[in-house]
Amino acid sequence: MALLQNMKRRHFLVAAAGTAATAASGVPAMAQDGNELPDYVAWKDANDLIVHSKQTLETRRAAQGAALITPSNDLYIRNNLPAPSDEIVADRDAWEISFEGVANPATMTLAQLKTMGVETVVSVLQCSGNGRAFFAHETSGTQWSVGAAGNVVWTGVPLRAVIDALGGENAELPWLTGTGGEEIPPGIDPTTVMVERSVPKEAIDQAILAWEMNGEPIPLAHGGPLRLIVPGYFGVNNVKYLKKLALTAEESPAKIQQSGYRLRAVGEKGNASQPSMFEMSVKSWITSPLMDTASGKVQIHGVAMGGTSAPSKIEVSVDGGETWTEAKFIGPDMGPYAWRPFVLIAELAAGDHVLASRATNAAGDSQPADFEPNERGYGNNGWRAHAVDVTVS
Ligand SMILES: Nc1nc2c(c(=O)[nH]1)N[C@H]1C(S)=C(S)[C@@H](COP(=O)(O)O)O[C@H]1N2
Ligand SMILES: [Mo]
Repeated sequence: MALLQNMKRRHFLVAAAGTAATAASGVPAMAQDGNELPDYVAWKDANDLIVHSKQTLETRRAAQGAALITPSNDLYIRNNLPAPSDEIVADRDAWEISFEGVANPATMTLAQLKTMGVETVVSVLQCSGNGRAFFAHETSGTQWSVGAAGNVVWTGVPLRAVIDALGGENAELPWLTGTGGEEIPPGIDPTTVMVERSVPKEAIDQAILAWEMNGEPIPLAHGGPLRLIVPGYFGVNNVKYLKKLALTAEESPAKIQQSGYRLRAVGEKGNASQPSMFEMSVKSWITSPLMDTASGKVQIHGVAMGGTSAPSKIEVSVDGGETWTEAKFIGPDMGPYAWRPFVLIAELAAGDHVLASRATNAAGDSQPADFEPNERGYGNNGWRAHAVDVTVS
């Protein structure tokens, strides 16, 4: 805990770029846009969040700072359905999850899972639509800029250990399908709303069934008591309140799998033949400075992620991408799925500057200048779109 508190404090120092409003006790926490935090996340730091709706909250870019780990109080929220009642976290260890498509199907409690192995992985949680706001075409969905992402410490049992204990997976079944624990409103065809996602079963080897986030039991809003974490995969595949996990012959029939989260050309409808939002790609963005700054030596910092392999190089441009200088990662390497803060100390002359960053990962992939526009605005990792205009005086 002390470590995380220090991180939070450090993060605050880095992010303290001006605003002073804090969530005073007793007063409903209010974000800078004037929206109140919804009750179920009233414990979050309103000052660091943009409230798009009750179900969609984004971390402010300045608040991301150069934080190694995103404090839980600042982490974005994206719910497709209202979160389940907090009764499900009253007795966490009693939470039940069923396993199918293995040699010996079984239902287990969280208490049992906790005896089967423990591992910690740091991985970026990022919504597929993060960066959507930067596309020029009109996109439906939350207009996220960079804050539908955070770097999170997850602790739980490696899925491989659980599957092996159940006699191994059925080799004929290519999909790993996880089902969320939300209640489906009566009278609705469940496939239209349920959160059930399938990923290629190869993901078993990196997946974790997590009960802790940033060193504490996973808050209900983030999927407690138990969440499927597939490191390196987009947020939607990280199913919250996980109640069932199955090896399946087909992808889930849920709309969220069949036509949702499919990458397609602008104007096209979603269908199951299009690429699904599985693995994330290399990406970075600057978090400071974001607006005006004084001339002279300036710390330019931000965060860089590699997607499915570690970020290995980060370059910064102060002239809109004409020239690039290699910047430095700061802090420890937290593995292939984590992001790393970076810094470049640059001499900035008075005038207008376009600050950009471009990351490369260990697999050798670099961010493109522009990411192809697509109907729902998914997957944007173009460095140009993520650049910031800064006036130096
Ligand atoms: N059960 C369940 N799991 C879910 C969702 C949901 O609505 N229900 N939303 C998904 C999406 S689209 C994202 S981006 C992440 C958001 O996680 P967070 O709210 O903890 O930030 O959870 C994913 N897992
Ligand atoms: Mo998402």
